[in-house]
Amino acid sequence: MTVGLRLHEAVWGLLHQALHLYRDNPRATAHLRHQLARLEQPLRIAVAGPWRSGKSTVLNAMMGEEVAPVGGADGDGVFTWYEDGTQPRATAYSVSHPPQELAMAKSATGMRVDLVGWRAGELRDIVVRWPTRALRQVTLIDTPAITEAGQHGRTSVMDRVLRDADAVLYLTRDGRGTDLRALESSRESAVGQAAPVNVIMVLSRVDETGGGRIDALLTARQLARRQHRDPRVNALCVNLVACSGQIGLAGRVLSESDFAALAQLARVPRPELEPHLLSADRFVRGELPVRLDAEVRAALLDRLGLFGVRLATTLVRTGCDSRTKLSAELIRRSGLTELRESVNRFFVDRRDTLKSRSALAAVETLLRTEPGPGTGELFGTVEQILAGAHEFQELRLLGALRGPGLGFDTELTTQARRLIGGDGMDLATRLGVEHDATVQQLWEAASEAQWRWRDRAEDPLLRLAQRRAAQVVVRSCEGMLAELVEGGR
Ligand SMILES: Nc1nc2c(ncn2[C@@H]2O[C@H](COP(=O)(O)OP(=O)(O)OP(=O)(O)O)[C@@H](O)[C@H]2O)c(=O)[nH]1
Ligand SMILES: [Mg+2]
Repeated sequence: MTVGLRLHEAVWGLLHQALHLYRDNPRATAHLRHQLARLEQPLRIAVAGPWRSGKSTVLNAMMGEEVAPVGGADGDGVFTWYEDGTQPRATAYSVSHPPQELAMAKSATGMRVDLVGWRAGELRDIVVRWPTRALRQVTLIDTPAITEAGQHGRTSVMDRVLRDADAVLYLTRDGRGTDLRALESSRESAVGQAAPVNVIMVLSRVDETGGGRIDALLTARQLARRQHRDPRVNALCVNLVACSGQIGLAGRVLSESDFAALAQLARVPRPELEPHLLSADRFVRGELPVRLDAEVRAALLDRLGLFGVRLATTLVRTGCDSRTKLSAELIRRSGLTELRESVNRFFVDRRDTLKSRSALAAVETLLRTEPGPGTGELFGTVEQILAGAHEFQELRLLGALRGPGLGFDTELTTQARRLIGGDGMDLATRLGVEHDATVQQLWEAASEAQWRWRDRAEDPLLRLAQRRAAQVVVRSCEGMLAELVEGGR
């Protein structure tokens, strides 16, 4: 890649070179034009994973509204796209019919799309336009369950996820076995190998683990942190987050009447309430020491689950004495806050890098499926961009810093991670200065870091891998200095 050329520009150039190469192939040309258009569109994040792993629930929790149907059933095999729009609207796309508007029923906490009349397997996509802040920068895609791995360990749903989305939240109950194999298929291509940067793994439904203990969510988060250090897992995803979508969603849509009912339950002394929370049946049908209609109890159970009701009543007892406080604490404890932060840090803040990655992957696939004169040379360009683009080098270094391989001490590891954007992409975070720092202060911090890391990059006592890593950090510092110069003009 030409030195100094930004990744985005290099990819734009590559797509035009490919357009020229395939100028006599209308199908390839249409595909490439689509990729060019995609570069400018919002980031597409797919929520994927095996059957009933909690995909639709996590998507709703991210949106803060109940828009995706939970519990499967409707629209088998359909990809449902949630895009920003001025008016709520849903359109069905099938293989056999022209696009068709679908009726929508709004509810207090979301909406439901009416699929009456469509047969299973007929629909391919549903595009829902929904006015909400959550969709300003991203399009969320709810996907069908990833089933039994196919011949090459890859399933057609996973194929489509990797092709259509720029980034993936991969939900799994345990993060092992089949799930790792499904994700490993994402590394088969040159792009997948060189830039395994578009997957966040989510340990889902974690309220169900830990035998119902009230600290189950915390334990799950510690477990996730440990598991992410496993080299096999680390190689497949940029982060691993434990999350209970159900409790996160409950926190986001908690109403005053939900809170009032939970507060009433919390007034019952714990030893007296506990036996009623041992099974759903006891809770809904048993003789509670407070007056609470069976319908209200059933609604609480539906929204929070037994674990959630226990957690919420404990939280009310220990100080969450308003709807706002309880809601915030449920969201935080569910792991949803961490998941959303992770999505912002690794996906939204790196939008251009992920978009470029998608385009590179699309070109690679095209070159492989439609080889001809000139494709070898263009493939070389793809590889050159992958190896040379600083954005990918930063992300690869982030992965290496998580493992033990590089051998930097904790202080250096923390510093390098921060400077290359592992804690957030804004300049103040990267440079470890206050958020109201002046341009002068930012400049000083960046130059100092640059000098220190340049020394390391040239230190003959360090191993080659460490010097190379230091070189990447130096380039990040140079990039920040350049940004400050541009911003100051
Ligand atoms: N306890 C608990 N149950 C959950 C959680 N998330 C989802 N569920 C339940 O698990 C079932 C499946 O949830 P969905 O969100 O529809 O899962 P999905 O992965 O979209 O399912 P499919 O699309 O059918 O593959 C529903 O009964 C949910 O209520 C969670 O975090 N905790
Ligand atoms: Mg679903």
